[in-house]
Amino acid sequence: MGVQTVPSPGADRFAWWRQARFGMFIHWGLYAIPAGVWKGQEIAGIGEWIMARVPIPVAEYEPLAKQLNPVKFNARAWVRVAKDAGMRYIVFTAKHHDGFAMYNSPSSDYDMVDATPLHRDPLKELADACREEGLRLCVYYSQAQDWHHPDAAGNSWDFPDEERKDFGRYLREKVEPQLRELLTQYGPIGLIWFDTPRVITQEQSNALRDLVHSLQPECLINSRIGHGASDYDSAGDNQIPVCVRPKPWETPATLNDTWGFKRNDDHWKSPRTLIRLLVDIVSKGGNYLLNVGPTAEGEIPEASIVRLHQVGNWMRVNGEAIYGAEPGPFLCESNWGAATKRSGKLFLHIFDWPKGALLLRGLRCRVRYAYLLADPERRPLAVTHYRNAVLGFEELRVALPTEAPDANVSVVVLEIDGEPDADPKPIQTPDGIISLEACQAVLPAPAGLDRSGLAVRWTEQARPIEWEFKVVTPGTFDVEVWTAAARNTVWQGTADVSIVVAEQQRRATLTDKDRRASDRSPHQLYSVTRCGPVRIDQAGTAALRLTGVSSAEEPVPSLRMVRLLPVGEGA
Ligand code: FHN
Repeated sequence: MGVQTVPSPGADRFAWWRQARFGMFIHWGLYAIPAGVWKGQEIAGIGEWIMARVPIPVAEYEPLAKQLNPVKFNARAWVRVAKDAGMRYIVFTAKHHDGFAMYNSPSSDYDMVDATPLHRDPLKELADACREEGLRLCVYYSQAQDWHHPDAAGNSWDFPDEERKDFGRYLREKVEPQLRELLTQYGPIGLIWFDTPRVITQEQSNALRDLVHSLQPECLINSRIGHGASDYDSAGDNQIPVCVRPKPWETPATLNDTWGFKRNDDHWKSPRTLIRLLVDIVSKGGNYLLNVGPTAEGEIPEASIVRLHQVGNWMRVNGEAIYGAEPGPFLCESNWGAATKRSGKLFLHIFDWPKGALLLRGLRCRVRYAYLLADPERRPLAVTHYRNAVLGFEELRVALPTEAPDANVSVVVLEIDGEPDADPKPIQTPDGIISLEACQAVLPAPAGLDRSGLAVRWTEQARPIEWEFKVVTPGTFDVEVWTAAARNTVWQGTADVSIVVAEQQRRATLTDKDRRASDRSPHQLYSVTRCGPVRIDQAGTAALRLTGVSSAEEPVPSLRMVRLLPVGEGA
C-alpha cells in the first residue's frame, strides 16, 4: 500500500450522493439460512450476528455455504424494488463480519462462486442491473471484524489467543486483495461502506483510504473506516441527529429490528414512520440508507417490498422536495414537521395537518407564491406575513385546505426571493411550548455538541449553559430537562442540575424514570427530568441558565434540551 491519495481536481465527488438522498442497504449473507434460529433455538439480537451470538465455530458455520442456493435471486428485481421506492443507490454487503464474500473473490475460496451451489456472482448481476436502471452501485466491507480469519478482530471462540493475532497480515492477505477486486471487477463504485473499525490503527485506515482512491478516486468512504480517514460521517445505527449537521452524513437504518433476514422479526416500521424519517433526515442535511435483508432463497421479504412501495408512492408526488434538497432555515426540529429547500423553493413537510392555517414563527423570507406539491394545478395558497415589532420576529401564516392531501406528510411549496433565513433565537411556538435545544445554547468549554447535536461534557466545569429566547405568551411553565437514553441498555450516571429563569431557581437530580421515544424516531429515547414550575410574567426576551454538577466518577448523560411546558393561564 502506501499509495498517495489521488483526489480528482475540482470535481464535486458528493454531487450524486446529495442528489440521491435515499439509498438501499442490502444485508445478505450465509446468516440468512439460520435466519435467527440455531439448532431449534431462537437467538436474540440482529440476524447477521448469529455466528458470534451463539457462538458458532468456523467449522460449523462454513458448511452453510453449501446450502446457500438462492435460486430465486434476481438482481433486476431487487434493483427495481429500490427504484420503485425512490432510492438512488444500493450498498451491498460484499463481506460482512462472518468473512464470507458474497461475490466472486478470486483471492478466496470462501466466496459465492467457489463455495455455494449457485456459482454465480450476485454483485456482477447487481452491477449490471444498477447500470441499466440508473442507480449507483456501492459496497459494504467489514475491514476489521472477520470471524473466519484467525488474525482479524472479533472471533474469540475459535481464535482466543490475542497475542498470536497479526492484524496486519489479515489486511495484507484478505482485505487488500478483496478491495482491489471490488474496485476493479464491477465498474464505478459510488462508495465503500466500512464498518466497526475496532483494532485498526490510524496508519492502516489511511492506507485503506489511499488504496481505494488509487483505484477509484471518485469513490466515497464512510467514517467507519476509522480515524477520520473518511469523506462523510455514518451516524450510529438508526440514529438521527436532533438538529442540522453541517458535514455530510448518513443514517443506516432498519425496516424492522434486524439487518440480516430473521424469520421471526415482524417489528416493521409503518410507511408513515419511514416517510417521516426520510423527511426528518433530509431536513437535517443527511442521507437515509434503509436496509432490506433478503432470504436465503434470494428474495426481499414481501413485508419490506410493500412498505417500500408506499414510500415510493409518496416520493413520486413529493420527490422534488427530497432529491438534491438541503435543510431549510430551521436549525432544530419544528413541532409541525420539517423544512427542506432547493433552487428558490422552500418545502414545508407538514406532519400533523393544522386546522385552517400553518403558523410559522421566526421564518424570514419573502414568499412570491405558495402551493401544495400534491396539487397538479398548483392553485395558490394565501400567505400572510406579520412582523411582531415588540418582540422582533416574523410570522408567516399559510392558509390550508381542510383536508391534508397526504395522510402521512403533505408538502407546501413556498417560492421565495433569495435565501430563506430563520431567527437564531428560540421562539415560543403557538402551542405555548418553549424548546431550548442544546445546539441553540451558548456552551462554555469544554462542553460541546456531539455528532448527534447533543451536549457532552456539559457538567465538567459546573459552568452555566445559557439560552436567550422569545416569550410570546407569559404564564407558568413546567421545566423539563431532556437527556439521551440508549435503547436496550441500562441508563447510567447522573448529575444535579440547577435552572435559573426569571429570577427563580429550580433544582433536580437527573433520573431515568420518565423515558420517552422521540416522536421522530422509535429508536431514539430520552429521559425526562421534571424540575418544577416557574413563572414568566412578561412577554419579551428572556434568559435561562442551566448548570450541571456531577462527580468525576459518574458518567453524565448527553443533554438534548430544556423544555418549558405551559400550565394554567399561560397554556
Ligand atoms: O455490526 C454491524 C451490523 O451487523 C450492521 O452491519 C450495522 C449496519 O450499520 N453495522 C454494524 C453495527 O453498527
